[in-house]
Amino acid sequence: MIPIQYSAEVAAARAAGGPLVALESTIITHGMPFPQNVETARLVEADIRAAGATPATIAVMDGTLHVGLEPDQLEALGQADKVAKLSRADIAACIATGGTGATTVAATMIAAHLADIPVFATGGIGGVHQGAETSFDISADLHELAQTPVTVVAAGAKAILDLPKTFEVLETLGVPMIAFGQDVIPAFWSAQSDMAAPLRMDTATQIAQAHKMRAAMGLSGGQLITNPIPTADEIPAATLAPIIDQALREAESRNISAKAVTPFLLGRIFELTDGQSLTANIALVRNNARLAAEISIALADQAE
Ligand code: PSU
Repeated sequence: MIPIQYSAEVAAARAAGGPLVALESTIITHGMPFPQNVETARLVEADIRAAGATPATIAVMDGTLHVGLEPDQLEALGQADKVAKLSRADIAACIATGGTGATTVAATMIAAHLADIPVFATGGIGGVHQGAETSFDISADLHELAQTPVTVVAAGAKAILDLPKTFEVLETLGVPMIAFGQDVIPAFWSAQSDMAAPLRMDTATQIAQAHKMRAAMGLSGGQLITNPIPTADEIPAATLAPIIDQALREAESRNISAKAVTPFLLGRIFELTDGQSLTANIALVRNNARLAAEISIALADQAE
């Protein structure tokens, strides 16, 4: 038996067959500083409700898999330190041993699928890190997208990664990469990149139809919807490039590795942009939450 606890609103939505959107918690514990992390998590949940769906923020707390957090639980998680960052490899061990951990994209997809939630919104997925040819640092998020049938809405992969290699791996794994409303893959803090998108869709209805067709055809895995940050909030790629380079050099000289790399880089880029990267990150997550709600509603409508 898996110890799963649904929040009151998620339990009600499940009982009514209403549209749900899963949200991850690593972005809260490892991706943003307090108090903006908790404020953002609340705003993102409110955006999903305003769009007509129910948010389900996912985390492991004291050995229970929470699908939907009550407001006090969200607040506590946002202030907790030494929270584990859980992926496919360690989520079961954390639950089994009574631990507490935040879920990455991979672990959130697993939990969302267990709870029958077909759509999940985040900021940016993990991917192939720069220098992966020697470090072998490739996020488990990519393999999860290849095997768990959840549609993930993100602003691409985080621009601290080797984006061309990340998208090569996704292509090899058979993960559809669908750009929303444009012909190129967005680059997290920037709406545009020079990478042509393999697929483009312009409506939530099309994305929902593609999700259902994969299931009907027995194709394993999910879809990655890359949703560009609103242009008013973006940081041009040229402005960010030297900053990302500096953060990467610092990570290397300090021997930061494995799960610590992404939080370190995000934290340094926040400092080096005087907080502008966080403002952009918040805007893109909210934008992704709104699209995920539309997709979830379209899926629920098509089920009727
Ligand atoms: N989106 C954000 N900020 C984040 C993340 C996503 O805007 O911090 C998290 C997700 O949980 C993702 C993780 O799974 O970063 C990737 O970590 P890694 O590169 O160590 O796999």
